[in-house]
Amino acid sequence: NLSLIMKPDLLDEEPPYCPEISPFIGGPIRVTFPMSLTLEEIMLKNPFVTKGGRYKPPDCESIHKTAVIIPHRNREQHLKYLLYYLHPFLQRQQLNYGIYIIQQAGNFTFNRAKLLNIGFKEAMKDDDWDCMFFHDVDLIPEDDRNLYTCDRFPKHVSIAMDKFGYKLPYKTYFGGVSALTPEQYMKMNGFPNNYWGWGGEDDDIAVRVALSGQLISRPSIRYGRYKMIKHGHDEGNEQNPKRFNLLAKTRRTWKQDGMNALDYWLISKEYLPLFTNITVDIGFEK
Ligand code: UDH
Ligand code: NGS
Repeated sequence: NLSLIMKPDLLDEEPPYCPEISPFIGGPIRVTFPMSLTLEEIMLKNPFVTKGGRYKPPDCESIHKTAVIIPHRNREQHLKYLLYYLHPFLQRQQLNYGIYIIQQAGNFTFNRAKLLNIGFKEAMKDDDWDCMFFHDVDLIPEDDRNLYTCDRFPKHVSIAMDKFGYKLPYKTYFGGVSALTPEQYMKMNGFPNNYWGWGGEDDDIAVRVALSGQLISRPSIRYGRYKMIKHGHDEGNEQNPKRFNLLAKTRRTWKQDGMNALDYWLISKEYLPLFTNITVDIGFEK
């Protein structure tokens, strides 16, 4: 067959890999909060996003597969703003990505870290993600150069938040947004399941990073910038009075409590237009 010999490149149907640095990445993002914003509007603005909130660059094969995991209950307005900014942001980075919302059902005390463990487990059932972004719903990235990819070590990403004057509040702060490969995550047995209510679970995660023999990686302080959507105190997420006691024991407990001790009831998993919606019954503090 002559055509095979003459034009091998035209017969090659595999798309090329995307460039190391996406040409669509800009710089700082102006973040504002438009008064009336609907999911419909966000869908119209993101025509290439497919069921479950998935996306692949149309013209090249992405070298990165990132799942964004968002713990959620009763913050619908924040979720809309985050989706509004996050979808175009991730597309400009030419990522193969999916967005997962993990909804805690019922009114028992909130448990952020356990929801993140569930997000990891459920997302990995769908695909072989190479990077997990654990993402609070109220943090909007303010710079395109903050790449939603993983590093050699667990990465704490939201290092310059507006509410802390665009610097770390303290050296080992690990809250807000972080990114781990499945290997880094499993090496520390995931996150703790036993922090009910506000506070401390992020510090526990930072301790687990160290106890599992890993370091903390960070983006440049110029890029890891976030605007936090202002809000009051959530009902059902009161300060956890046990958090200091728990933190004092992490060294003894991290191998027993984590991914290997995760239990929950999956109520539903819906592949919605802008995200995969996972609703779970996670029980309550015993
Ligand atoms: N979250 C929910 N619903 C809740 C509680 C928490 O969706 O009821 C999720 C959400 O993704 C949030 C994350 O968990 O971004 C962390 O929640 P948080 O309450 O620990 O986070 P934050 O630091 O708020 O944003 C602390 C209380 C702020 C009171 C400030 C008064 N000025
Ligand atoms: C620490 C909390 C963290 C929390 C951080 C920032 O004190 O969970 O403050 O809080 N640790 C403990 O309580 C042990 S913030 O200013 O965002 O409300 O993330």
